[in-house]
Amino acid sequence: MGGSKSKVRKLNPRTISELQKNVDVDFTREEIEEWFKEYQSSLRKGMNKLTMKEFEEVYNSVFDGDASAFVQQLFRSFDMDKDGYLDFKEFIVGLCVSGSDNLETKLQWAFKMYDIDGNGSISREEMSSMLKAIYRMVSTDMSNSKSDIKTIEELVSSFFKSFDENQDDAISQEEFVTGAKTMPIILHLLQCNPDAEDDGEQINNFDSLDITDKPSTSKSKTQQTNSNGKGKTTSKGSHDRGSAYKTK
Ligand SMILES: [Ca+2]
Ligand SMILES: [Ca+2]
Repeated sequence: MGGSKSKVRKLNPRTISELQKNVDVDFTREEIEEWFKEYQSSLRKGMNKLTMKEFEEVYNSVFDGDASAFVQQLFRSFDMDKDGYLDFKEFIVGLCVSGSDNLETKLQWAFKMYDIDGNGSISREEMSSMLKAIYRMVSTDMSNSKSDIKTIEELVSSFFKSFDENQDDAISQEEFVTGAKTMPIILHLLQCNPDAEDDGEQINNFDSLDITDKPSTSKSKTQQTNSNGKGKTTSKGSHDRGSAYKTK
């Protein structure tokens, strides 16, 4: 015998409970089981952990552009023990954190995404290469790319101008949190959603990128957002969590 069925692996109930105890995981048991199936079906033959390659394939298959540069950073932010693989726990926690409703959680994750070399601050180059990576992933038509790249550079310099509080030409986590609350586009861009018919928030092209509502000069305005701690979570962001990863 030994048919092809032998491949189907079940998720240990204890693993599920453990995952649910994790503060960052707010999936139901059923959702976790479903993600486990998704995870298993993405694995390369004979492997029990996900490598960058499979991760990349999924994203490249759902986005029209080239997702590689973005996925490398996403993978890095998911790979907690930095061993170059995503085990199922890292995978689930990563999905939950990156799609979290909790603004603070999301901001921490976003900071990690932009801080590409992990040195604890974001340089202009890091912010701009992250945004370019997103641009390459979502964009099908590169004919506007010159003006779009210009928009990216403008966004970066406007962010640095407004939020690099101590003017050391690097964005600390604190500066980032203040900035991203005031200029939420910086968060939204990270959560681009390939399902075009899904509602509002995704960015399909950079024409829609509106950086005009930046807090041009006044610092006092910026501070206010800070004072009420949590801020408000933007709309109902979480429904699309991991949507890129859902292959069917
Ligand atoms: Ca790992
Ligand atoms: Ca850095």
